[in-house]
Parts: sequence; structure tokens; C-alpha cells
Amino acid sequence: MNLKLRGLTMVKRLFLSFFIFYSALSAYCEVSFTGKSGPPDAKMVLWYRQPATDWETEALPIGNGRLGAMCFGGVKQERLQFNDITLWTGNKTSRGSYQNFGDIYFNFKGLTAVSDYRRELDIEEAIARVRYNAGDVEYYREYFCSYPDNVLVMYFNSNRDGMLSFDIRLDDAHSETVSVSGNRITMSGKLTLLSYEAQLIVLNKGGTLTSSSDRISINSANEVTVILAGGTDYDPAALDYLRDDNLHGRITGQVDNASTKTYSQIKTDHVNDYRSLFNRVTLNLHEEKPELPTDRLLANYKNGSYDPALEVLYFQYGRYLMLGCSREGVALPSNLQGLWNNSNSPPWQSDIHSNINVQMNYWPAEITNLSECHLPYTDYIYNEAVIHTSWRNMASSMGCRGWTMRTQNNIFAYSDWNWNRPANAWYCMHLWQHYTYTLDSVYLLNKAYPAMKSACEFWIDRLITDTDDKLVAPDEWSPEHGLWENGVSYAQQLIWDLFTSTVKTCDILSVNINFRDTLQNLLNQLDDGLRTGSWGQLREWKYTNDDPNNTHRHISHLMGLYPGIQISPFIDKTYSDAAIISLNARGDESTGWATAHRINCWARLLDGNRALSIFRKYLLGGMTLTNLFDTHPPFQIDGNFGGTAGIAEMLLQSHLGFIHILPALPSDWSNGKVKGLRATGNFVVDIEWFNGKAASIKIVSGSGGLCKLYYTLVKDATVKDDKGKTVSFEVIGNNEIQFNTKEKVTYTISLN
Ligand code: FUC
Repeated sequence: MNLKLRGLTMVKRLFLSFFIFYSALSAYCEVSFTGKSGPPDAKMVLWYRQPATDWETEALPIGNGRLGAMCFGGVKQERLQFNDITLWTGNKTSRGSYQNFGDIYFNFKGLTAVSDYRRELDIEEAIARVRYNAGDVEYYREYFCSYPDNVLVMYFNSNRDGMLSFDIRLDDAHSETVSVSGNRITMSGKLTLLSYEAQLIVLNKGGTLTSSSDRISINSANEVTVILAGGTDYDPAALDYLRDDNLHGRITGQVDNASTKTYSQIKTDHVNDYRSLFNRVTLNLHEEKPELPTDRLLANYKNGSYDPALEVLYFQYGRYLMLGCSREGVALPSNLQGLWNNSNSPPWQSDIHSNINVQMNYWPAEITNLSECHLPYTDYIYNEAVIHTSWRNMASSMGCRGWTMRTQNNIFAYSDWNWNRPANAWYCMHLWQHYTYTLDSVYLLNKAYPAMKSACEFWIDRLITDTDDKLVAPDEWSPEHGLWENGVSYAQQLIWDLFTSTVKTCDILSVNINFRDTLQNLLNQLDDGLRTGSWGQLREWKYTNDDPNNTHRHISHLMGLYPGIQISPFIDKTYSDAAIISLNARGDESTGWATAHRINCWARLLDGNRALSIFRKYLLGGMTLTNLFDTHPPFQIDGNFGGTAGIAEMLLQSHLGFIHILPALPSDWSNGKVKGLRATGNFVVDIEWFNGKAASIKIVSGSGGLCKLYYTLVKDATVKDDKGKTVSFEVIGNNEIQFNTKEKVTYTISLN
């Protein structure tokens, strides 16, 4: 009896599981897929032979620095989930979280079988595409977020007239009312503080357009363009964070303006704008264009088939993502997910996380020649440190001038979780770095220096004299583990960096000489956070002993190695050797961003093979999803940016004031060419190398001035200007020369 019952239950269970499985697949299986599409024409492209079913791992991101979307490429139903980087709940007194904006759904009529399906993300043009055949009709779509027009554009076409029939719906992620009027769908609502609105407009050529209460229907059109604008009333510089304008009027204007242009005009303007930044850098590792779709390429890579084509694509994808979530004019840095988020309660609120994550998002900005993309972060720092009061109030709550913060931060300067006081110095590293690459002294004076000076004042008031007579930051932490104590290496190294760069700033600007001298005196007495320990390691704490078996993801005591400038084999091998011991003990395997930090550290230690092996095994080959998003897990974009920076750092370094060519070239990349990387001093550098040796170097001088160049036996090189005239140089050593440059002149250095 019992057995019989159990038997029946099992049959029922089997039936039920089959039913659930079948229902889950039915959305996908309603359409049959046949044929195998070949690769797209573009070289820098992610492509797949099936639609995305999962947002996090498969959908493809597009963005213009403020507005972004994730594209699924469904055949029966297309979905674009979209975001605006300012759409947050919370306010000045509550954390809130970064929000999903909504979804745009397209339901296609009458399609049951398609062949040669392909969806792609062309990162040469920043356009996502979908194409397939149904019967004898070829369908194609294009999606992009235009920076010049500030809209999301979705375009549908086919090779025969009258073949496009579908419904369009707009879903608000906050279930507010959506209204349809003619060819326009509008949604709007209010969160804790901010109001938001999105509008889309549908423009069809041929066929008919009808609308009902919740959708717009297109029947038998030849071509359809859908334009969406969305935004909030957030203003990063206003004291109440609210923009004093008519949100509805602004969004209406954006959609209307864009819809006066033809699709091809909007697209041309978008592509020209995007290319003017993206095309500055090319990397060539003698790779061949892959015949395999990106998911297959990645699966093979994870099994040890290290195709350099995927490595180059990953490098450029980091630059693409930077352009997608951080563009000039938006004074908000990219968050933990850049700007792509499908949840109203995302992990860590998808916040501005101050103890490595937001900084890592900007590691590739200068070196990969996207300096303008650094500005949303530097503007944000200026606004919060100088204009607003929250960060300054946190400092004054400790009896200090200046500004500081905690670890988790929303876009209204609300800050919570553990104190991260030294983040002020780390943020200032970015302010200073932007200057060292651009030599923009107006920016240095007006934007960087006020925030840097104020951060110094915080530490002037906060530092105490330790038992060894050194100045230390009291009661600090090494993110994110261990005890709170005085003189933690993380804090000391960052304060050293802040004081050092601020002294240089005063010298460059010839301002506040007394303040400069005070800082210099403090610097002389400051504990610089560098000391070796009993097992040869670089100590993480001044008092607590380091555990050689500690494999924590954070390596906060190596700030001075990367991204800082304090630890280098060129400066003092005692500390760079100790850093090697610490890094070995921590291990290569970690979470997404943490592997990226290790890659950059090994590059700074001039060990390209180690850097590449971590990249291959643990970042690209470990913590990378099918859509090439980095996973912590879950998806967190910092690792993408850290990975891109790491590759650049293997090919060029200039943080010590000289341009070091191929400082950490891995032996597996023995032949290659990189064009357009940037060095400090406002130089742009191209390098071509064969058999592991640089053959020719081109340097464009952006501002004139002395160019110091470091490379094996560079003393035997010849240097010519762009008229072919030999340029004389001074030999500093076998491997280092220096020569004067003129603004906008290109120098060619030939090595024997
Ligand atoms: C840092 C890390 C965590 C996570 C969080 C968003 O605090 O330690 O692992 O990445 O940021």
C-alpha cells in the first residue's frame, strides 16, 4: 500500500517536474532555431547564436554614461531593461539603493521558426544588434544609447517591406501608471526624494500604428524606430540635490528633438561621438578573428585554450563599459554595477563603495586614454568635498576640518557602514592622477586642489604622535578585516600619498607656500606605512602580526604598490620584495575585483607572466560571465575595469615620472602592437614589439616638456621628430634617456 502510494507520488512528481520544465522552456521554444550564423563583420564584437534568457550572465549592456539598457535579443518577445544612473531611493539621511527603471517589451506576431539567428554587441560602434531569417525574410534590429542625443534608440527593419508587426509596452519597475497617447508612452513617479519620468516614441515607416491603454501596436510596417528618454530631477551640485527645472518638459524635449532626426542621422552622430573616444586605443596581439561565438570562446578559454582574441576583446570591453557608464557631464561615478541594474534591492545597494570598488572603476580611465570618462568621478569628489556639507560634517563630528566618509555611499552623500576615513586620500589620488596625465593646471587649481587641501586638513587635525614619535592615524582598519588600531599600513600609505601629491600641487601652482611647508614637515614625521615583518612580508598592521595563511581578498596594505607610487623595485627593493612575499601568501585566486587588483600589483612588480596567469586562470578564465561581465560573485563591474587597467599596466607604466615601455610583457604575448595608451606628462604612446622586444615606439607630446623614457638599452636608440629630424637626447643610464619635446610633435624612437 505504502509502496503503491509512493509509486503514484513519484509519477505525479515526474509529471509535475516535466510540466514545470516544459513551461519554463516554452517561452524560448515557441520559436524553433535552425542554422548556424557566422560571425559579424566587426572584429571587436561579442556575439551569440541564441537570445539571452538571463539578465546577469547573458544580456548585453549599452549605455551613454547616464542612460543604459540590457538587451536580451528575444525573437518572440524582445526585452530591453533600462536604467538611469541617478535613479536612487534614499536621501541625505537614508541609504536607499540604486533602482531599476523599467523594461521595454516588444511582442512579435506570427513568428514560429527562425534560422541563422545572431545577437551581437559591436563595441567598435557601441551598437547591439539582432538578426535572423524567418522564411525568406531577413530581420534585423539595432539598439544603442546616444550620448549626443541623450536617448536610447531601438531600430527594427527587414529586407522586405511590410513585414514588421509587433506590440510595444513600457513597464515601470515601480508600478506607477503608464499612459499611452498616440505614438507615445509615458511613465513617471516619485521615489524617496527624486521624481522620475521616461517617455518613448514610436516612429513607423509604412504599415499602421494603433494604440490602446497599455501598448502601441505596429502592423505591417517597413521600418520602425523607437526612441526613449528617461531621467530624474537629481542635481549633483544643488544643495538639496534637486534640479530646478520641469522634468516632464525636459524628457519630452529630449524625445522630440531626437525624433526630428532620421534614424541614420542619430546613428551617425552616435557612432562619430563614440568612435572619437573608443578609437584612441588599439591593441593587437596578432590574434585572429574568432569563428566561434563569444560564449563558446569563453568556455574554451576557461578550459585553458587562451585565445588572445578574447584577451584583446576583454581589454577593449573594459573601455567600452567605461564609455557606457561614465561620460563627461554626469557628475556621478559609475556604481558597483556601472549603471546596469535590474533590481530595486541590488547587492550592496549597487552603491558607491569607497574601499576599492569605485576607485577600481577608474583605474583604466587615464592610461587607456579615456581621461574625460574620469570626470564624473572627479566632479563628484569636488561636489561632495567642497560644495556639500555631509562629508565635512563627518569630519567635524571628529573635531577635524576637511572631509571624510564611511564605506557605503549613496548619491546624496549619505554614508554608512564602517568608517573609511583614508578614502579621502584615495579619492584625492584620482584628482591628482587626472592632473598628472593631462597637465591641466586650471583643473588642478579649481577642482583638485580645494578638495586635496581640505583632505590634508582633516589629517593634520587627526594625526597623533605614536610611541616611536611618528605621526599615525589613530584607530584605523585594513579593509576589510582585522582589528582597529593606530598606524594601519592602508591609512599611512594613503596619507603619505595625499601629502606628497599636495606638496607637489602647491609647488606647481605656487600657492600656499606656508601650508606646503607645514605638510612637508608633517610628511617628514609621518609613519609612511612601510615596514617588513618576521616572515619577510610587508606588514598590514603596525602592531597586529600578519598571518601567513591569511588569504583575504583585500590587499589594502599594498596601496603604495598599486594604485599608489610608493612601492617599486625602482625605489627600494626591500619593500617591493616584501610586497612579493605578501602577495604570494595572499594567493592568486580570489573574487573578481580582488584578482584584478593582484594583476595590477604583479604588473607593477614587473612580473608580466604572473600577471597574465592570474588574468587567465582567475579573472577572464574564472570570474567572467558569458556576457563578459565580471562577477564577484554576483556581477560587479569593478573587475572588468581592474582587468583592463591590468593589461595596460603590463604594456606601459609612467607613475614614477618616466615612461617605462613594456614593463611587464608576458612571454605569451611575444608579438604585438598597442596604440594610443597615455602616460603621465600628457604623452600618448604607441609601441610595436617582436619576439618580446620593442622595435619601435611613437610618442606624441601633448604639452611639450621633458620626456623620460625607460627601456632596455634605449641609450642605443635613435629619436626622430615628425619631420624626420634626429633629436638629441641625454643618456641617464643604459636603459634611460631623456629629451625635450615640443607640443603636438610626434617622436619616433627606433630600437636596434
Ligand atoms: C567591498 C568588498 C566586498 C564587496 C563590496 C561591494 O567592500 O570587500 O567583497 O565587493 O565591496
